Formats: sequence, structure tokens, C-alpha cells
Amino acid sequence: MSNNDLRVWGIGTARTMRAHWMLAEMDIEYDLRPIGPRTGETMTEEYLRLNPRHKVPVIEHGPFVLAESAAIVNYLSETYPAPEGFYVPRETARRAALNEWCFFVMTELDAHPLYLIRRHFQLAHIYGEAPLAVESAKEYFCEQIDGMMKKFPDGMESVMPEGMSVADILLVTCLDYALALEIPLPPALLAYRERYIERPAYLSAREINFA
Ligand SMILES: N[C@@H](CCC(=O)N[C@@H](CS)C(=O)NCC(=O)O)C(=O)O
Repeated sequence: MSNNDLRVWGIGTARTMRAHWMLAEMDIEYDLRPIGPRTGETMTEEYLRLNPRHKVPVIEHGPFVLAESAAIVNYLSETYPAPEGFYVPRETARRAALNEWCFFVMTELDAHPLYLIRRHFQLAHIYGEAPLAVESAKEYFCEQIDGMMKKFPDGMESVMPEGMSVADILLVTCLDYALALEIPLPPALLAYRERYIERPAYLSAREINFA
């Protein structure tokens, strides 16, 4: 384990990128286990003991084991001191407002449409073709994005008015994922993403995650 007693399992996907990006923003050292999906590495006895659902990412913080990328970035943001300009709400209503965005991104963008398109388009050789479902998931994604943008009629600097937060890490990595799936995004959202992907922490996390 690293000096911080922290280990991250997983590289190679938008979901693993979140943990590496969050830790790069916080300048925290950690031990890396660079295992990838569909390599057999998520199916070893050692890994299945940590995550029987055989997904990456997972973190170990001392004896504490945590899966699910959104839970991981939230945990890290609350466990370590936030970097300057990074918003970690402490008040219940503001945490709820942040959670609203986190759950929106994870359920309405990531887990449903994007993952469906990934499985039945890019990974159709494994999971089978489903062209109608893929088309409908693309429409659904764009409709959800349109709805989201109505909250930001003048464009956006960050999801939360207080500044960059874990919601931006979740959203930007979803936008990366959407662009890789050739889904068009509105100009205001592309401009928002541009600002985040120029951040040194994003760039150094990309080097680790997509090495
Ligand atoms: N909801 C999970 C999804 C994680 C996930 O689906 N990971 C995929 C790669 S993107 C994976 O680990 N697949 C490997 C496997 O199923 O063995 C999260 O956000 O962490």
C-alpha cells in the first residue's frame, strides 16, 4: 500500500478515469493495480474477494473496500482535504443538490444510455447487436442532455454554482464516453468540457488511465 494506505484497482475506462482524476486533483499518492475489464484480471480470486461483481474501479483505503466510481469520487472528496476551488458541500441541502446531479449523471447518462450503446454497439461481438435499442438510447441521451442544458441557458463553468465538484468529474467523463461513441453534443457543453480536459490533473490522470 502507498503512504496514504490507498490502492486503486482499474484502468482503461471512463469509470476508472474518475478515481485517477479525483486523486490527481487532490495530489494524493496511491498504489495502482492496473487491471482492465474483459482481460480476465477482474475474475481472479483475489479481485473477486474485493468485488464479486467483477467491475473496475475499486479502491482499498486500509481495510475499507469501495466499488462504484461515483461512490469512490465522493468518498475521496470527503476524506481528503479539498484542493483550492474544489467544492465539497457540508450542508445537507447543498449535498442533496450535488447528489441530484451525481445520480442524474450516473443513471440517466452513464448507466442507462451510454452503457447500453457501449454493450450493444461497440461490444456487440460480445453482448449481441440491438440496433433499435442503440438508436433509442442515443435519442434518450440527447433528450436528457437537452433537459440538463435548460438549467444552464448561458452555458456553464461547473455543474454546481459554487465551483468544480465531483459532479463535474462524473459529467466530463460521461461526455468523453459519449464523444467516443460518436454522439453529438451541444456547443455549450463542448466548451464546458474543453475547460476541464485542459486541467493538469485531468491530463496526468489520462496518462495513468489510458497508458
Ligand atoms: N457502475 C459502475 C460500472 C463499472 C463498470 O461497468 N466497469 C466495467 C468497465 S467500464 C467493468 O469493470 N467490466 C469488467 C467486467 O465486467 O468484468 C461504476 O461506475 O463503477
